[in-house]
Amino acid sequence: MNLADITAKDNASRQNSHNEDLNALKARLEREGHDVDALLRQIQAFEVAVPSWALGTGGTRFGRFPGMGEPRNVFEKMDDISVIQALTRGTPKVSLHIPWDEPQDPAALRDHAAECGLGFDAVNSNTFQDQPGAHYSYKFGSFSHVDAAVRDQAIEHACHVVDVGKTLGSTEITVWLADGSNYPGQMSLRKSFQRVLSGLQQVYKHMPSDWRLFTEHKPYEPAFYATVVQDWGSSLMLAQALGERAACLVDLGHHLPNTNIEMIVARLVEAGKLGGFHFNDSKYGDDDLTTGSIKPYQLFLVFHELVEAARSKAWSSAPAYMIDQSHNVKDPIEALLQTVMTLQATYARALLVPSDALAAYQEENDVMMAEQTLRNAYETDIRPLVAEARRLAGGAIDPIHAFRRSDYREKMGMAREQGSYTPPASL
Ligand code: RM4
Ligand code: MN
Ligand code: MN
Repeated sequence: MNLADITAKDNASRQNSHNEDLNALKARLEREGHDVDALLRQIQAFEVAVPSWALGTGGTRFGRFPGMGEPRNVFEKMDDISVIQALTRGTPKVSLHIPWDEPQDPAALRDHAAECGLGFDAVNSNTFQDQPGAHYSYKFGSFSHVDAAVRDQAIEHACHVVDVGKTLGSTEITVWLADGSNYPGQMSLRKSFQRVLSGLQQVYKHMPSDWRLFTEHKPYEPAFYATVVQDWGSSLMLAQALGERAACLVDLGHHLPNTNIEMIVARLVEAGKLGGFHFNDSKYGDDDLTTGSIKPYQLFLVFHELVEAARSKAWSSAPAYMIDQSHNVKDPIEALLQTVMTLQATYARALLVPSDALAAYQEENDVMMAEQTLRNAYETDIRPLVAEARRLAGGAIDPIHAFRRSDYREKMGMAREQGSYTPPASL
């Protein structure tokens, strides 16, 4: 049986209980004044890109425990992503990491992805590792390196990533830099920033006119004293200096504990510089845990800012949504299904916030009712509506269950037993 038939069968087996839950929820939403069909359409329009590096089991520097049937190459990754898309109907695009998933023939990859019903979102450059055969080392930095020859090598790589992305049909590049210093005095804090800016200016010039460049900040790791693009302020300075087609990317895990990320989102929206997201979750640092697994309310508050920004037309182009997770102990496909379901549900909850009522409470300084307005939306069990949006789009009411029922892993375990997955060295 193919996946579509298994999905239909699984949906049929839960149709009665699904309808009961859905009808109860619909009645409640209608009573509260929501347009249920409009909500369904908005949920269906939500898209998030799957990163090519999340399909194999991740790991730490201590070890990696691979599971069965992992994709052995980037083509097989497309096959896995098409399963996630088929079940959730929310992931029609892929975010590629180069060189981790550099295709030998980009046009062939584009065609294979298209056959899987997939296109490409932002491409990611990697100047945080030395590549085999590379002339210069990034041990002491890439774009910020004191030696112009090293900087040129890094700039050339990023320009090459843009060229590969052009063939794939991408229109964005995300640049995350590991550059920084481990000890006070090691690096000039100001000159290193100037060098990064001037390198990015060259990449910016190289981009086609319909492309955008995202700068991604991160407070620490691998540099433990001072990272060059360490916070959203530095990222914003870069994006503003680069020009109109540069913007900031917010990775939820790239903040020190207790940082108010929704505030950062609001500020970047205000500056017209919110370019994209890397969704994940974290307890301590850049943990790359499953989205919503640790701080689901924070995720809701981030989506609330995004929905408010969209409603007030605060941006000319909506941010690009991407996942950036490492799946160390979960089946990567299941973790990604869980992530997409969480994102769809959290977005849907944020859509329930009545903006006008909230604004009125804010104007009246009615703290209790303003907060209650958010919490009422957050505490609504929206899952039946999100499941219905997926079902109507041809996806699964319960993607994880349908996936298990498909025996995809077992089948891939046999089909892919020759040869094995080579993980990126830093995952
Ligand atoms: C970095 C950052 C980048 C990601 C790499 C794998 O910490 O989050 O976005 O591409 O990890
Ligand atoms: Mn990231
Ligand atoms: Mn990260």
